[in-house]
Amino acid sequence: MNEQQNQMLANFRVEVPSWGFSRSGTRFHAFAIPGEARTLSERIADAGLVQQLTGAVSAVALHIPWDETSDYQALKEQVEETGLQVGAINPNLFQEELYRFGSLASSDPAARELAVSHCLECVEIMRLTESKGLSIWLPDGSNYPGQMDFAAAFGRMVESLQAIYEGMDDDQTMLIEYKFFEPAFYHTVLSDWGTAVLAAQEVGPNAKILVDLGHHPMGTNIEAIVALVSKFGRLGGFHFNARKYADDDLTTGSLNPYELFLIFVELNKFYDLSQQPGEICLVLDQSHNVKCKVEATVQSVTNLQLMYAKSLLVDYDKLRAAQEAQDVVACEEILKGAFDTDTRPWLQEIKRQQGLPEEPLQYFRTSGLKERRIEARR
Ligand SMILES: [Mn+2]
Repeated sequence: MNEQQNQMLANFRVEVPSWGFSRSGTRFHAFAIPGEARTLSERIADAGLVQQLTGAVSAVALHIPWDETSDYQALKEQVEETGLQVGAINPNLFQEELYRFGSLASSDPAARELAVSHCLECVEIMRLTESKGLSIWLPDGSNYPGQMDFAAAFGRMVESLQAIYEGMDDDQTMLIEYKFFEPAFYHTVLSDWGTAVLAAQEVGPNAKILVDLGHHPMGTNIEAIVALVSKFGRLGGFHFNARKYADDDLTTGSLNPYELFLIFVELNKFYDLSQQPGEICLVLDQSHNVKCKVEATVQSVTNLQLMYAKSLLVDYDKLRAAQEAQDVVACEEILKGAFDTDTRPWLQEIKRQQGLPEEPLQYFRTSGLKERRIEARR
């Protein structure tokens, strides 16, 4: 690898979610994991710990009201003390009685008003914390044929998004996250990337779409979506996780690292991902129900670094030439060659230079950090 690739890997950063550090994230029992964060302060501290261990965290994404506090200035300072910034702010549009039949797309004006005003409150929190991304996911949809007028529901959602966008500043981005099913099962108002792009186009230039890896039907070619949406300037960010069946929120890179690599290959054609925070917001969205949450987050960050490193090794000129020559085998071999390269020694060398633990997971387990955390939070 050359010096430029080295710099790019060394500068690569991702956002970690506060909700990944405390007990949450399953409709079944949420198990008590020793050492898990119990308060907002502990969630911030854990994000800082992952940064201390990996050096590859840029920010901590927050969820309102789960991370609600009376003093956002103090929260911002606490986040900055850990060497991080406040990342995307995620409004909650699924935990109010009024949302039984939807939030931003509800046919009930009171539900829509509540949802819009909550999002505007989140925009105010963004100003106080200097967060630049409002990350919106809505549960709206219907369970039975005839329950909802598809086009009318989409129109109501767009109107609500426009009202929120009106209240945002020019340097703030609205991130629109789609999901093809759940909690509604017959139809979802914001079901796929095309729907999300349509909505973003209706809302404004700073409305972009957010791709959550767990929010697609089986077999969907996510890297192709990434390329197309990037081409039209509407890609805003990612929620990284892994899935086997649906929205499983597993450790990213645990099940299909090749997919992650192929996504980075497409992203590299459009953006310099080593500039974080940058044009594309890279965020983990995971809930670890059986693993130690800090360890699972370290694994996720490391998997992203290793796959990003592999994507930097692709010879893009050679790939284009092989594509032009219709040499299918050569095209595939160029990608496979990069993917099969062991990027762990390279990453370790960078960590050595940065004064970071070469094996962050091992370091967390053997340095006493893990035991002390468990002890302090008993
Ligand atoms: Mn998500």
